[in-house]
Amino acid sequence: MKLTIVEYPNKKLKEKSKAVEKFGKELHELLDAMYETMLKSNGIGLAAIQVGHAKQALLLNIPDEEDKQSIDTLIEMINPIIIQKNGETVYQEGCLSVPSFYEDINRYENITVNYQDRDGNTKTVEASGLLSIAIQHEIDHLNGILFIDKLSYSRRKKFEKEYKRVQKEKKLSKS
Ligand code: QAP
Ligand code: CO
Repeated sequence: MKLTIVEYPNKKLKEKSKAVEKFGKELHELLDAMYETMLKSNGIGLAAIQVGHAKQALLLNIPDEEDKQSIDTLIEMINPIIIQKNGETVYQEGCLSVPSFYEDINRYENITVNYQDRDGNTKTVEASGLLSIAIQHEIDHLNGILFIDKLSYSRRKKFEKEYKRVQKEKKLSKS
């Protein structure tokens, strides 16, 4: 399966993803293809809607202490729900669907998440640090929310201006 990343301002990113009900070959192929796409794009997180599939599925691959990513630390979450949240933290986030733009975003510091794995087994994870932030960012995608939607009015206006300028430059460099 060949996947391409959907980029802002594509309206697809505003779609709400549907719960996964079938845990079979089709889901596994999507997850495998998403992993390849995330690796190639140097991402640490990816939601299915970012490759055009409105399904409640996401990947997380947080680098270790040596800043290395490995398939051993890959987490696949299907139908995730945050059941507990605590504290506050700020992190400069980015997104594969909003390339070359980073901004400080407020998130909960600690969360507990219920989800299913690729075979439909129920799991619970307590997360803090970058994993907690990444899960919240990716679950937002399932609800059609991007990190730039959390910016103040003035920062959002600054973003729109900056993003349009960068998109124009990209077009020019290709022609
Ligand atoms: C979401 O983001 C996230 O602009 C995952 O040029 C962000 O993988 C989770 C990326 C922050 C936790 C903290 C962005 C790659 C990757 C870019 C990503 C780019 C190349 C973003
Ligand atoms: Co994102």
